[in-house]
Amino acid sequence: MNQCRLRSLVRMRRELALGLLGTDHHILAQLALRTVQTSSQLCGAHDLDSFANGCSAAYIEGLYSKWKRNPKSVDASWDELFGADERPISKRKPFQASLSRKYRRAPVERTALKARLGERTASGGAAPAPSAPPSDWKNIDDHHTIQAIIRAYQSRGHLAADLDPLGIILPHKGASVDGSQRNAAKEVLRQHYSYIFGDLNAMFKLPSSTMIGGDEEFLPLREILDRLERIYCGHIGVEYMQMTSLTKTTWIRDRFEKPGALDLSKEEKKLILERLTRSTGFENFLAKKFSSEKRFGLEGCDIMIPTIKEVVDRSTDKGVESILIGMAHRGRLNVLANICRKPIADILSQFHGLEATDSGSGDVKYHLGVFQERLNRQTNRMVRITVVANPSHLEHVNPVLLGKARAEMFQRGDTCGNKVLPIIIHGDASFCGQGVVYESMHLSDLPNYTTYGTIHIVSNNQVGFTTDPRFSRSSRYCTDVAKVVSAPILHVNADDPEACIKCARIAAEYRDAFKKDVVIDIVGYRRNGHNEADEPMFTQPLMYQRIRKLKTCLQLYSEKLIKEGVVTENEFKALVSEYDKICEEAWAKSKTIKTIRYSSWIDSPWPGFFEGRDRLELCPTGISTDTLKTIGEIFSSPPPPEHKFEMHKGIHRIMALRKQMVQDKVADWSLGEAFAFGSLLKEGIHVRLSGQDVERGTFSHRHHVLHHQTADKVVYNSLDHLYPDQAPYSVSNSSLSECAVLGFEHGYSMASPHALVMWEGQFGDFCNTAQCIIDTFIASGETKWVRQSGVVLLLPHGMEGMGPEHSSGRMERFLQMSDDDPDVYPDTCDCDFVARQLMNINWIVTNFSTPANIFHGLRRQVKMGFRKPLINFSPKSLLRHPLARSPFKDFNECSCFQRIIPDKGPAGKHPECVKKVVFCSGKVYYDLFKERDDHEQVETVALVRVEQLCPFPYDLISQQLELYPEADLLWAQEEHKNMGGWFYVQPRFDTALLKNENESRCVSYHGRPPSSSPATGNKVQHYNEYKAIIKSIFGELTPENKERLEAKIKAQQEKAKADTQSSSSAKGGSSPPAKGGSSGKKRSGSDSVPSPAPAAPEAHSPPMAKPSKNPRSPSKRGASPPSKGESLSKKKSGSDSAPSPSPAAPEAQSPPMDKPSKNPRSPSKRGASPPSKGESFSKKRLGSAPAPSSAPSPHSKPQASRPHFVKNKNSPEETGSEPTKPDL
Ligand SMILES: Cc1ncc(C[n+]2csc(CCOP(=O)(O)OP(=O)(O)O)c2C)c(N)n1
Ligand SMILES: [Mg+2]
Repeated sequence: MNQCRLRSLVRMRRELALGLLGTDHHILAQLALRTVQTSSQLCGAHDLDSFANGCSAAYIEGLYSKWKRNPKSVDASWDELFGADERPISKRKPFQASLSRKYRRAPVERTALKARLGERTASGGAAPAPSAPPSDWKNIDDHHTIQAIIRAYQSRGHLAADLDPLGIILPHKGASVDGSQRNAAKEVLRQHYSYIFGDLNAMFKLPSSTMIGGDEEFLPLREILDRLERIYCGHIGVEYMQMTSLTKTTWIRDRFEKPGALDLSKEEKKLILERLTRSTGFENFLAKKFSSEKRFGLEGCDIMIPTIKEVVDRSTDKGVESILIGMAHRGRLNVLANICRKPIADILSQFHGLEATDSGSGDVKYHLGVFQERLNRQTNRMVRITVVANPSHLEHVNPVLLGKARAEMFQRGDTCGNKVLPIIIHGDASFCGQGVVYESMHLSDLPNYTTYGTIHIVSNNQVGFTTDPRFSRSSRYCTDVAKVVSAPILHVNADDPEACIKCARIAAEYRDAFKKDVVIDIVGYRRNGHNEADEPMFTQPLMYQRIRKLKTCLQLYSEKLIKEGVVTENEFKALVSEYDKICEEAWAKSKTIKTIRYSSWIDSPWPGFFEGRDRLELCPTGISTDTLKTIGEIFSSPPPPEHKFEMHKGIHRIMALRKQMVQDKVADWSLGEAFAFGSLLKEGIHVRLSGQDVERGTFSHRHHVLHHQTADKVVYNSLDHLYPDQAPYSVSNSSLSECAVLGFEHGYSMASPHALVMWEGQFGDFCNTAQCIIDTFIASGETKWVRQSGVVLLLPHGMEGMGPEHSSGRMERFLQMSDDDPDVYPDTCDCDFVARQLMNINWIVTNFSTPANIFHGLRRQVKMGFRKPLINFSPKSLLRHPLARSPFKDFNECSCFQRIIPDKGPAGKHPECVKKVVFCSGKVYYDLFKERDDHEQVETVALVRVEQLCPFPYDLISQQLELYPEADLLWAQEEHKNMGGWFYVQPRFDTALLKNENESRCVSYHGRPPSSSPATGNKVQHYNEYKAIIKSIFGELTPENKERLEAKIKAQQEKAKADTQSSSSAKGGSSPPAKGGSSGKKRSGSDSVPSPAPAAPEAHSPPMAKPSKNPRSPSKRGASPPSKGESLSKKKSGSDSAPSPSPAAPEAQSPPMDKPSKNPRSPSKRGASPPSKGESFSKKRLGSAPAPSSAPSPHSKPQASRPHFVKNKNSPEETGSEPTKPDL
């Protein structure tokens, strides 16, 4: 048979089943359905859906072959169907079932049927005896209609379910509070059959797409409808037909449809009552004792506690050992008391306003975390329950919780979520309103982020603060967001405890079976205002009139169970008073508590980490040469031959470059990173790097995950194959989310101190969309919740002419949130000063300029005796900058992290000759380094890099200030004045200067003027701004400077020409590479990174930097010159700065500055434009001489008031000395 035709039949049948076809297609679809189903029934297939998978196709194929041989050998309907294609259209007949007329039912009046249904419902009593199974059950029309009805209930029954205790559900704009919409939905379900059937007692064979019959194959229509009503339109509304997996859909369907599947025993009902008593009792008790205190009670959704408890029971029974809960304010205290079993006295003590005995700022009681290990009495198993502390910002705890859960799974070796279960409790308004919910849900099935299913529970009180759902969402349900991950959604009426428990049970089992997300939407109400002091009648008068008349769920359920004889009234009263007594005793105990400890509310304790450890101990971060060699060797080699791994040609070239560097014992940025990661992995520290495109690196420098060029999904990650007993390395491209992914990594870092967890922004400013996580978790988490995290943020940063949105990692924001006092000079004589300073700050902010420093900085993260977030502004062009290299000696055991890198050239060696000290940070150093050379000021200008901005390295800065007592002090930055590091360092420089009573200098600003935009999008303007900064620091190029530069460029061009000629003659005439290669061009496949700064001065050119060794293909790269006005950090000549493989970093080699520079820039392009408005100017305080270029900047900050400081006990001589121990 024509496959297309078969497929179209299947498709039509499916569409019909899914209710997608409009009425125009109805007849056609019926035909398809009939055809398909008949074949299915005849061939005995039980699952019609299996037809769609092809099982019954064989049957139809058979029929078709038979028909081909003899059209009369098959039923007339098949004849009609098969023949249709081959008959001229004019001769095609509409389909008619071949069954005789007597088997067809006459349609009945809709009203008559309705009347009969009404009778049945009203009487509720015995229905007339069903008639015997009709001999005409093959009446496929009727049977297919029955199937359509069943399918309608399965798909849309939830729309007519009785979910709302208030009877006002359905958030449409025209929704009224009379529940009429629900009735309308019911009509839609019934209309299918009201047209067709007259006899409610008629027997029907049940299709295999339903389990409502259980073991019964036939049921009377009345019973079918009854069962469907009860299952789909009762207190549970199951939304599951949207799921894409047939297996899961069938699983859910069976769980709800099987008769008796949801029955609860008497004991189970008693347990629900007991738990509901506690849940309600807890809120009642708090209301009684603290009537005006905010507690965000659960009243109206009290069943949430027994629901969670059921999930806990079921899951622990299945083997879960650790449950992590993320939730907001509503019902949180109740969860702590009744789910975690945090002593009630401790909870009550939070209401007493007690002083804390430990440091930190604490948090309000309904945000605190909890970590409890306890016995689950139902399953007799130990379970650890954690409620993760969260900020006020709703839903932002979700990714944090997921990350923590994932990390716990990793630690436990739980590779498929059998032992760890995340539960997230949502509010209805926030679940549909907050984007982070969607972002987090999208992590649910990603290999490196999955938590193997999260159970979501919505405490849906049908209001958010004062806003009705009809004004807060456009979706029908607040849970619609979960459909994106094809999760089943179980809506349930909060006033039906048994229904809620059934949903909890099914949800736990579903998660256990499929390890996928599932949602329970508990539809209740909020008995009080948003908080207990709020008046809800201001805004929801009708709703609250109704609420006031409602009995509590506990009242309703206790009455029900008393009526059923499950408990007596006295037993129930005893339950209530027993719990009240527990609360009273806890209350009495709470009054004896005089202080609180923030640390007793910690959600992520690290047992064994702090005990017996000297937190201030400085651990070295350098590694052995052997380790460097091993890592370097493997990292620069292709996968071992046995992998038969076909690498990209470009990767071969990169490997060759790396190999060369390893041979020359010098490292670029990617090697520096690899040394850090690899050495930690060797030491058993798990390393995880996540973010958009981190596997290759946004700027194509990393290439940790290699892709087989001819085999799909075959990758190789050499850092995961360094040592046989190393820790696992996880590097993972993430979903395109900052908020959820950063939250996730932060959560991951909370789970254990023995891991280096990093998130890298694609461009630093994308951290904007993770600001909430940064502010409320990373910056302040330790202070609020006594919880440490060593998470690392790598934020590419730097003004490279790439426009406003790709230039800044918004360093200023991080610095502003740093909590060190700018006016206090710390006790730098303290022998633990460095470690103490780190320990006392909320996070560390760095702007590394060398591969060695990123290496030490990252290793320091896990070598400290405590954990701190590290915010590092990573470079872009420096990733390949020829000067941004570090010799191997800067990684070995004698090396350490450099908080500042002083000038080690002529200026640093002869400080007495220095007229200016330029402090700077990050990439701008390399620009200044080159400009200083061009301006021939290497002896008179010292460049000092501040690598660690926060905490401010007062001790080392003071040493520098004292080293150059006569010099002007400058701060140079490429960022705008209201951005970058200036506003942070300025008051701290002042504090450092004012420590010395004889000091009269201050630091002047040299950078871009203030701006609302982080950078210009205009390259000419960018360049002019740059020139202005340079001019303000070094002045104009003198005629001698220009002459020297011109001569140098000429020499360079000649040399390049000579090289070109010799190389082309050597190659038999093929065109030669431009000197220096072509890295300034956009790298293929990489996001555009500006070329590195100009080539290194000759003094830095190492032996292997010869162009002939550059393995890059010149024909493909670097052919066209950069456009006019391109950033100074770009090369201006055709020799578009390939990273010359390994010049040592300037600070390491202190080059002789009198050698001619390799700078190929044309002097004609320089110094032409006048300084821009915000050109920076030296600013002297207290009478010191002005810097060369200038008048005071209109933007300079007024002189700071004299700060107070702790006097440094060091003598000036001492402060000038080299540090004697590793600089942590
Ligand atoms: C991101 C964010 N926006 C706004 C708020 C202020 N706020 C606190 S609770 C609340 C209403 C939340 O409604 P819902 O999610 O339905 O939870 P409920 O309080 O009803 O349990 C609002 C708007 C907040 N805490 N976080
Ligand atoms: Mg709400």
